[in-house]
Amino acid sequence: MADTLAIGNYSDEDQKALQEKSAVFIGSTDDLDGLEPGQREAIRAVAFKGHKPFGPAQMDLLPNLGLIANYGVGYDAIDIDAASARGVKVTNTPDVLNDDVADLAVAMLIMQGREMRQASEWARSGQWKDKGEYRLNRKVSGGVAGIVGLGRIGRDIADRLAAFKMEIHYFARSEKETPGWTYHADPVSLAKAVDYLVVALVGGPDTEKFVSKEVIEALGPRGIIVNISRGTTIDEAAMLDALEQGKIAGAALDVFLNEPDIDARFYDLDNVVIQPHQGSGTVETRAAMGQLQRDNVTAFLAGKDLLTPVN
Ligand code: 8YV
Repeated sequence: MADTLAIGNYSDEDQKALQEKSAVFIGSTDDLDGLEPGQREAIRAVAFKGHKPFGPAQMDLLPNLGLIANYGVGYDAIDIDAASARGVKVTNTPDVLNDDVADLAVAMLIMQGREMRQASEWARSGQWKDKGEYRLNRKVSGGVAGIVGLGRIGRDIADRLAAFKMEIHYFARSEKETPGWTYHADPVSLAKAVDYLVVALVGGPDTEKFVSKEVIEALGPRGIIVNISRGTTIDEAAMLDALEQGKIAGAALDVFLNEPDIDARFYDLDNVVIQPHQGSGTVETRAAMGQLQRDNVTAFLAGKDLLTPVN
């Protein structure tokens, strides 16, 4: 019987590679109890993709589970304490996606600042031809950017923005060695100092609503929020209020609460760039993520060291 269970929607290539490992497939953790008890008992490794909770209740349905190999750098859907308590190892897919996520963050920031969505619509709808030039917007290069969370992805974003001659400020748990960037121990002080607030925190309960109403309002009426982390890291209701009331200039968001059924208030806002959580969504990067996930499964089943352990 199969010792590997694949949870989630995989690309054809990933599916084929997992099939070669004789994996059993289910769509989400909700489908676990649809498996026969014998099938569940045989599972030693799970290749996990998705954002539905993988907690104690799900783990207890797999009594011989030893590994959850997450497809993604963020593993906030997995209860790490519950996994550790059961002797279950967890791995993720760090680094291979940094470039794509950082590229998207910068692209969204420029898209929002230069009103590229509205300007494109101006041309497509014939208004350029009929009414003339699109209105002037705002210069992005040389602005002041604040990165919330200077981990691997945050740093790659900051490096890119520095190449746009931006002054870089950041918040992190501790001051880092950086090339002349300004550290803020307090996110409100960071928000006050910058025009662009780019959120690159890890998800999970520790960072819930870290970008609070106070932080959002400290950003001020020229402020633009960019989020490529998780919807949970921002007080989303407070951000929506601020966007509707013009307390901040705009937002560019790849992540939301309750994806993909996001708050309908977003759809009515002209000052928001919306992306469908596609930060790592390129053929190249998703292939690398799938490979790293499977390499962790292979290492575990062979009793070797895991490549990218979390716990
Ligand atoms: C998802 C992500 O893993 O890596 C992460 O943390 O958010 C994404 O790359 C991807 O959407 C697959 O679920």
